[in-house]
Amino acid sequence: MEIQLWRELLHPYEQAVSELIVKFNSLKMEFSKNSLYSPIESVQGRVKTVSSILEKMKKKGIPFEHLEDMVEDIAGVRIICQFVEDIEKVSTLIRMRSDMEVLQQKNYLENKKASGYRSYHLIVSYVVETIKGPKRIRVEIQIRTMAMNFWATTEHSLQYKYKGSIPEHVSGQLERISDVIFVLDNEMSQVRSEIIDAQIDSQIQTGIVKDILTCIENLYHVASEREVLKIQNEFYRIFMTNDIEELKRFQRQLDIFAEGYRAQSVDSKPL
Ligand code: 0O2
Repeated sequence: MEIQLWRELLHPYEQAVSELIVKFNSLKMEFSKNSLYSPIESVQGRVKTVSSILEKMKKKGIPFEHLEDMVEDIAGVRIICQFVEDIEKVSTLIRMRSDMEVLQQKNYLENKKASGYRSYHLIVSYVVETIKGPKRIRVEIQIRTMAMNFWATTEHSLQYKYKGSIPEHVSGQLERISDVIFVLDNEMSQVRSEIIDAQIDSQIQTGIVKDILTCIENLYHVASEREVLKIQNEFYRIFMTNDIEELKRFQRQLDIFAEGYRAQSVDSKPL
């Protein structure tokens, strides 16, 4: 196939990956804006390289005319989670969406691969709008924990180094590390709620501080300098106490005070 044709073929896949990264990051942001724990830690994406597509076609005996329906991971999005439990939550979020349809799932969490690979894959059908009209394509979404991702990334590099045939002693080691990672993920699950509480508290505190600072900044334009300096010093004092309830009270009082000057923080919301 001519290079130009590869470019044309891959363009909708590039578009899909870009769009989906934005969409999943936007979900993450929505959780955060509502002071909720996000099951999505981070999102990555890539379009398979031409050489990797050709290799897969050769390995699986796929003819060119079936390239798009048989190579399911030309477009790949990876969603990284903190905890194993989050994987199911992300999968549910995806299944609820109206802009993609789940065609297939591959559960390598319950049935890890012989290599030790663990991850949860969904093949979805997704429509991209092109200059020739809508085009329905397949995207592979890999959902895994940070620990699983660490393993997979390292193993992938070794596959590359050993050109697909990792020596037995190294593959044995990788299998053992995969078991350690399984234990690590389970142990992390046991402290999940404590970690989530801490993260939400820190998220709330960051939001409050941001609102307070915006409000003080606005007040500088309308209130007397002496008054604003007093408020600022009071804020520093409360901040240093690490008392989030006190900080919330201060924010409410500041809002009432700023209301008189119409100088509230634009982002401020009742907590
Ligand atoms: P790349 O470079 O990421 O694009 P198979 O028939 O088992 O060979 P299939 O049918 O393509 O694989 O589907 P599968 O098993 O869901 O694999 C799709 C992708 O999952 C792979 O794409 C990898 O990204 C990842 N994956 C699957 N197995 C392993 C593994 O043992 N180790 C690592 N590190 N990743 C794996 P590609 O095309 O292999 O690679």
